[in-house]
Amino acid sequence: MLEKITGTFSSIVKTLSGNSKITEKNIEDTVEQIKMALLEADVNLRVVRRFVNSTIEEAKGEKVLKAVDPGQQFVKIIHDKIVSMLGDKKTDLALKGPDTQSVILLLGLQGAGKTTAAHKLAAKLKKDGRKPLLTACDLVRPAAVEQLSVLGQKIDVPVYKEEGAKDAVKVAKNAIEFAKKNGIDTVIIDTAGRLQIDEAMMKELVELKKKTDPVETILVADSMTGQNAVDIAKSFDEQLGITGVILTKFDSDARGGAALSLKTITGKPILFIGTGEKTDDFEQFHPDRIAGRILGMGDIVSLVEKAQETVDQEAAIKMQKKMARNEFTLQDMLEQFESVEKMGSVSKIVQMLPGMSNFDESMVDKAGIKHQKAIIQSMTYKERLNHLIIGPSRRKRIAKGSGTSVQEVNKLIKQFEKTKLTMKKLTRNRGMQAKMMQQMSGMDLSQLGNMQLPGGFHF
Ligand SMILES: Nc1nc2c(ncn2[C@@H]2O[C@H](COP(=O)(O)OP(=O)(O)OP(=O)(O)O)[C@@H](O)[C@H]2O)c(=O)[nH]1
Ligand SMILES: [Mg+2]
Repeated sequence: MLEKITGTFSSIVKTLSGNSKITEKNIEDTVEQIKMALLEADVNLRVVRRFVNSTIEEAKGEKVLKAVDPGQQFVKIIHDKIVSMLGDKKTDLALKGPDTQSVILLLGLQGAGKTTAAHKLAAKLKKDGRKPLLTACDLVRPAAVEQLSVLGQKIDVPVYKEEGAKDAVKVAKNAIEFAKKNGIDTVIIDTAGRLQIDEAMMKELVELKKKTDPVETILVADSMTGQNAVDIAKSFDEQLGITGVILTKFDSDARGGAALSLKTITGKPILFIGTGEKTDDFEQFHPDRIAGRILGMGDIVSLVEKAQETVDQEAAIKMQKKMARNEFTLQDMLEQFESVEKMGSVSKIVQMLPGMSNFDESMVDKAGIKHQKAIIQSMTYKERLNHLIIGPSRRKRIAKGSGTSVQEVNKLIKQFEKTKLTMKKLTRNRGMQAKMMQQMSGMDLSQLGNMQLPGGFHF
């Protein structure tokens, strides 16, 4: 995700931050460097020009040259300009209250990721407490209806479809009726894509929009296509009127040209980004957070949110109480391993940390977690609740049962005892608990260096 542009920008920021003196020449050289980086990232020329002019003007003002920490001041200006390029503020969907049906129309070219985005959005809205309905209005591609059905089933969201239907507008209208009758508040419509914008598609979309009166008409565009995505957005907006964009395949986009140009060129906000093929690989677009990532400052807020989403809050509180009473058992440790596994691709989360954008999944010791889980799973429930009864012969049995060695079993029990002891000492410090969660995830912590994060969260 944005590896290329992040690499260039972080090194610029590093150099600047260390500079106690900034001259006009420094400013010009740096802006030139940034200009090249933006052009290489396929950012629209008009956007680049605007950035260059306004940054030079602002940086050469009194604020930077006479500041106590001119390097930091300059970095702040660059940061703010990038935030503004990305669209300033996050934009929420304009959904109506739960008593009326809000229609969200998704459109875009073939393979852009409409159907995938439809189900990701449905899952997100469901998590937010809404009642979504997916509507299969791609009647062009033969397997499209089936694809949406499968995805809807996966996330337990109803899918409205009509066998053998030919008229997308009719299906959409019937879906809204169905929603009204069944207490559904949000109707997400998946439409057919074409290789290029053509008349037949536009005609159908214009009609669909007219008849369904959507609160959001969202273009789904592939971020990897760079300026092409921006051109498509412009064209759709002119012919149909869009309210925003979902940028997909952001995970594979090293450059970020589309994200950095869209708002300035089209005036329409980026609402969400798709960051992978799975349901949860979907984030609301926060310009300030993305700017932080691009400048190599990390995205702590998203990191914490993601962790909060995946860790069961109630279970966490229960665990905390247990720790406080020194009741932490091997069974609890097993549950913690499981919750860490549930967090899915840890690498995606770690990538949001400052300076960790190059972290990849191979650095996470998944096999290690599996082994440790197997050891605890080979214990009886009684043993899990009281590790003191696990003598040599039990250890031998557990090693055999888990396909590991007695040494490994010893190691795990030792680690458990150590954790229990540390937990007892530190139960009042939330930050330290988070650290322990990380340690138990089997991550190779040496990779993380000496990072200090807010709230005493220290690797
Ligand atoms: N890596 C990655 N892949 C994605 C993302 N979004 C979609 N894809 C993949 O892109 C391919 C096309 O996605 P679809 O959702 O079927 O695209 P579509 O726009 O509905 O395509 P048509 O219905 O044929 O017009 C699939 O293989 C998806 O898994 C994303 O954010 N990241
Ligand atoms: Mg589709």
